[in-house]
Amino acid sequence: MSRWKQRPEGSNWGDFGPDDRLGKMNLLTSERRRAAVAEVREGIAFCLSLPLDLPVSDGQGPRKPPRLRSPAWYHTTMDALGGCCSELVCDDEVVLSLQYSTQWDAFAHYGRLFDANGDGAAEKVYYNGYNEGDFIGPDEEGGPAALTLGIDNFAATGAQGRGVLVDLARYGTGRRWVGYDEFMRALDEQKVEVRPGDFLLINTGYSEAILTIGYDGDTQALGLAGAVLDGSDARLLQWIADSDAVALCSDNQAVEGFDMRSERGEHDPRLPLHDLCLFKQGIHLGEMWRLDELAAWLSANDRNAFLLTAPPLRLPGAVGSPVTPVATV
Ligand code: UVW
Repeated sequence: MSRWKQRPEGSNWGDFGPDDRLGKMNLLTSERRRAAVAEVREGIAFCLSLPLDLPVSDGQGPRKPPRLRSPAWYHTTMDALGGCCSELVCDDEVVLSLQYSTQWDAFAHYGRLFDANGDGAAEKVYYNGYNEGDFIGPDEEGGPAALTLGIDNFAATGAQGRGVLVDLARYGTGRRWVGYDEFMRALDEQKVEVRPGDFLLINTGYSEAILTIGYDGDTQALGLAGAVLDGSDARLLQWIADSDAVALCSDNQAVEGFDMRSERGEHDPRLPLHDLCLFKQGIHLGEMWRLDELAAWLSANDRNAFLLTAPPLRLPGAVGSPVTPVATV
């Protein structure tokens, strides 16, 4: 029996199968991955991760920087483990907010109250109609866990394909909202061709600001840095859906701006691009990627495409993951 009777307007639920958990990643065929590998011409690799203890910012709410500890061995001789008494070993573990720094959002990261079963009452639903029954709550045994839409699905694909980068920072690195017109102009001027199955990377200057501010600087300045996409622009959302990109990855906090304008209706999402990508279309979102070095190299070499390899942690049930993406040009 189908999990839903009605799907949200503008969604593709069911198009990749009733039990699909991968969304647009279904479009990343082996032929497209071979085309991605063909973008490697110089053999230069760029690490697109920030140090995972950045940014230092007040705006992160309950998300906390990683804390390492070692309950086990640290500079310990291995004789106790059956090794010899001159061998040393260190182990550690980490308490890590998975969404603190450079990260992927899983489809389980964002859902809506929506009447998917057609009974006249809205219920908690996620991509492809998965619902509350697909989660174990934080206070339940074995929880929290996203049983069906966790990030482990994406990890199992290898998360590798053709990446293309559009550089909005070329037009200014201050905070501004970018809608369809400016986005299209940038793609056009920079000759960025977004193909089905591509990972679309968006450089805004935000990761450069994070690194400049560093650990001791003025964190208020982050709120004024970097462009954000305007998720209230219906033409931009339609273009994203039609592009058949598998993921949107930005150096800023949320790819889009948090839309707090008062004219938005009570049930209008404040994160409409999250709504389109994670809830309706199955497009992964990457956030706070470090893109300044790659953007500079691509610009200097008159290129905008590369091989992207960016698997999240294969951590069952997690709703997001830190990631160390690698772009190879
Ligand atoms: C929210 O802020 C809700 O999500 P994200 O980290 O994806 O921007």
